[in-house]
Amino acid sequence: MPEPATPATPVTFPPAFLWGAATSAYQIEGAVREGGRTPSIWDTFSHTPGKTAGGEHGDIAVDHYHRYRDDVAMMADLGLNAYRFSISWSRVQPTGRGPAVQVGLDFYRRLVDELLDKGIKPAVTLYHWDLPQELEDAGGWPERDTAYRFAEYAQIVGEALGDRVEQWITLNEPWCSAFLGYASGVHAPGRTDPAASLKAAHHLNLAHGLGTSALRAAMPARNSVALSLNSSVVRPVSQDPADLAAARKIDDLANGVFHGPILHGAYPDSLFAATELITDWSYVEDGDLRAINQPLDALGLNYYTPTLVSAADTDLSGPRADGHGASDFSPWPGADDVAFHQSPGERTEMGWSIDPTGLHELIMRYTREAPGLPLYITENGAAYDDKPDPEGRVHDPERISYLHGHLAAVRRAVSDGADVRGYYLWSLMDNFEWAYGYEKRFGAVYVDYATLARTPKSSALWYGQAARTGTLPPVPEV
Ligand code: IFM
Repeated sequence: MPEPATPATPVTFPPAFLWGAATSAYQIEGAVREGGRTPSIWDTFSHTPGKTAGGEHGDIAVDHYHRYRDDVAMMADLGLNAYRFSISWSRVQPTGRGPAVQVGLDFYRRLVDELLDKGIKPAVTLYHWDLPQELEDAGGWPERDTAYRFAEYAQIVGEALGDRVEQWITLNEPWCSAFLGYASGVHAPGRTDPAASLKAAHHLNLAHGLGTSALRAAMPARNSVALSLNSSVVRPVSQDPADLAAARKIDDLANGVFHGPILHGAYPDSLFAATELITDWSYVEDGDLRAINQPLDALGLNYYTPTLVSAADTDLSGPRADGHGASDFSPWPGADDVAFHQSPGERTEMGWSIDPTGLHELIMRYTREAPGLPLYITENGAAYDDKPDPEGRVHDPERISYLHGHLAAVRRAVSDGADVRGYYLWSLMDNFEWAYGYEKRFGAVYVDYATLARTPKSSALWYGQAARTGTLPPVPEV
């Protein structure tokens, strides 16, 4: 059931709630050859013919590297009180190892100063998919050493910014790094090796654990360390035992593979069983699970749409897709016996069904699974085919309705006992949407890609009013 679009009573949030927007380095910064930055896997991948829509890349992106002051001023004008951004590893440590480049760190120091000056709370993500290419050349995430390199990088950034940034996120959506990057190959580095993808998942977990310890050693104890998972809300098409088993398998491959070791110190046995023909997990060394299972200060949840599955031989008509882009290779190792289906209801421009109940379900799941751990919605939003009207204004009532529905679901979860402390809209502004290039616009702020001019869409103004008042404004007619 969708959340009601215009509830009779106003939807009001606790006074300390964070109203933020999120971005990531490669999607917005541009300036890929400035300040000693070297290529990341996304530079290489996007410049490889056939990998992104129209061969688009992040060379300029939306030029945030040069326009960050204006972008921060824009956030302040809108009324946001939080901003989540990621650090480009190859801007800070161009070869992925060794000493830091001060010019790279200085960019982020200036950005943080600017945010603090405007009363906007920064949240730093250390890794949002852009591994330095040199580390990929040395084996990438399937290689154990990459986790140690990440810990070194975490220490460098923690020492540089830990005095002024309180909120830290080690990894963003490690599922995408491991399985879209190394199994289906629709993301950088574009490898299609199921065994390597599971190894990558383990080393990402290890990187999170080692990185968490390194951050804690480098920063004041008051700072909060978390990670952001794109945990899937997996739903079976029926209560048939075969469909329920399919849903459990995808839950292991989407969620258990990360939250198992991170929150509970163990991989699910059923994950080992599902993947036994692909890998023997012998790269999980003694002590790894202890290193991964670090106490966290918070958990970030990224949510867009639920995942509908059945046993592969369930007889259903309608399109089959898991919403993760076209590839001949599956991002779900060991799950050839599972079929993915289009969830019912309206969809965004990504083809993702709109279902705020999934967000409520996700929040309540982690409220039960990690009792006492504060939660943040570190990404939520929608792509639409936004266009300026003749006066140059951009009306996006569908996005307002999407945001209203999902924020109301967050509020309902808070009423149901969940400790959700903030929400970061994805995304602050239109940007490079990975393999889709610039085709999909997720921004609350419209970017004219010819001039790079920014225009807040009506959703940005709506969201800003929510941020300033703590209450969701009414939803205009679509
Ligand atoms: O743009 C991405 C972001 O980088 C990670 N989470 C999902 C978003 C929309 O696809």
